[in-house]
Order: sequence, then structure tokens, then C-alpha cells
Amino acid sequence: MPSIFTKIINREISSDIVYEDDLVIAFKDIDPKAPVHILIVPKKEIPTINDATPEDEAALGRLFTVAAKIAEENGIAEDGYRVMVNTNKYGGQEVYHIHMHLLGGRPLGPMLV
Ligand code: D5M
Repeated sequence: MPSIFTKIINREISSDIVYEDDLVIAFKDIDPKAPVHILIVPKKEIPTINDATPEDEAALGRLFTVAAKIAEENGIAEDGYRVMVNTNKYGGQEVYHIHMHLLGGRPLGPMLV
């Protein structure tokens, strides 16, 4: 059963896509927690960080360079922003397809634990 993010990648459900290349896609979070809240997702459906292999390093590394590019384009690079990858139940993961949250546009305060 494909993840909801694979369905976005395959254009089976719509989303507000802001970036795409051969390895990753980025789109606006449907329930934004900050003025800028974008999800950056490897096109390969890797359920969690625990499932990542050395072959995934190019795609997972790309998440960071794309986050920096999107932050710059959204004018939040200088003030700062946060990237997060939630993992499994205690990490608060809801969608089991690795995704990086890019949050910014307001002071985010201390990281919640
Ligand atoms: O975060 C999963 C995130 O995925 C959560 O912030 C909502 C977002 N989401 C879920 N469905 C969609 C669609 N269809 N478009 C955009 N964003 C979506 P997690 O880290 O797994 O808790």
C-alpha cells in the first residue's frame, strides 16, 4: 500500500509542490505549524530512519541541501529555522515515509521534548 506521500509524488492526490528533482520532492504541510512549514521527502518510500541504508545516503543528504534552498527562497535562512524528522511512535511519526519538516517564519522557541 503506497504511502500518502508516494501518492503525492505520483500525482494521485494533489498538494502544493514547491520543489522536485530526481531524488526528492517538497510540498507545503497540510496542517502548518509555522508561517513556513514544508515537508521534504525522498521519492523512495523509506518508512523510517531505522530503515535507511547506505544506498539512501544521496537522497537523505539531498534533504538538507533542498531545505537550505527552500529556506533561502522563503526568506527565512538568515533569521533561522528548524528541520525535524520524527521517528516511530515516541517520535510522533504519523506518516511512515521519511520526511523532513522545515519550519520557520517565527521564533520557534526551545525544542519541545
Ligand atoms: O508528520 C506528518 C505530516 O504530514 C503532518 O505534519 C501532516 C502532513 N500531511 C499529512 N498528509 C498530508 C498531505 N496530503 N499533504 C501535505 N501534508 C500532509 P509526522 O512527522 O509523520 O508526524
